[in-house]
Amino acid sequence: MRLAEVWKRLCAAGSLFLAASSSVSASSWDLSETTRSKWAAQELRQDKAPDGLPDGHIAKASKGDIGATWYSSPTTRYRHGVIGDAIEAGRLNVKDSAGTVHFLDLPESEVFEDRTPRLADLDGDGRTEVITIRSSSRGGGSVTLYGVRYGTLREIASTGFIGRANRWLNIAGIADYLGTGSLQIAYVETPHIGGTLRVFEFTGGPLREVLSARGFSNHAIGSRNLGLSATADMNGDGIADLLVPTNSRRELKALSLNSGTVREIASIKLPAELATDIHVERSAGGTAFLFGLDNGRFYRLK
Ligand SMILES: [Ca+2]
Ligand SMILES: [Ca+2]
Repeated sequence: MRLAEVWKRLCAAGSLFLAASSSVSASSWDLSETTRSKWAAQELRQDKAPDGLPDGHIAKASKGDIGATWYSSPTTRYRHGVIGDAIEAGRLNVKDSAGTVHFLDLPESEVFEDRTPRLADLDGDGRTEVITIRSSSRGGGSVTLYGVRYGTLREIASTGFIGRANRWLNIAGIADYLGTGSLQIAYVETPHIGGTLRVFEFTGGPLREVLSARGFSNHAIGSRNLGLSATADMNGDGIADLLVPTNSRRELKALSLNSGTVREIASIKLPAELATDIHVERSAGGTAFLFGLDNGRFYRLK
């Protein structure tokens, strides 16, 4: 499948992690201070999820068989509390393209340890997948996919739980990092205690791990900010690359994944720890990344 087709599909699915339409040359990166006012207006204005988490929103898509998704049934039954508070979600909701709302309740031993689900047609079959972070009290986190099949919201595939209680993972991006025509999910497992970047591919069957690499972190424990990463073509080969912090979150690395291994395109040391989501700014002049550090200042990487 051509990149343009993948791009169109991502746009149609309303994915939060869009591949770049223009490349940025990571080999000549320049980090400069900026003001938040310059880029705060770009933040996605999302609707609050009904009966949802204090910080949960509705994800929407204009095409595909699912128009919206959100978490609800807030609960404190899962005593972990690493993403801003100890309130997690017990229910996943989707509104299908006909306007019918479907929901699915997790067992008491599990929660969605996440803020807002994501929508994308990962395998290109025209049916939208809902991409969630689902945790179990015994096994920790997983990436679990749901979809509407035969009129019912049901689980489609899962990475499986990490295997230990209170181990979490944070999704870093959804794009065709491999250049194969499907969309892959990149996430960092255990970002607080030394993280491992993992990339999984969904082509209709089970989720399949295609690569992993140690040494990355896209979340600070206790923070509500889950978007400490970005997706753009950073080496000009037309294939999406991933920008993600190293374990200290004081360095960003641009990674090309399309060879099936992690290849570093560029890296840049930061004057303090990355603290905010990374916003991607696209203009005729190229792509820039905007973010805040824990020194209270805001920066522009271009
Ligand atoms: Ca699909
Ligand atoms: Ca690339």
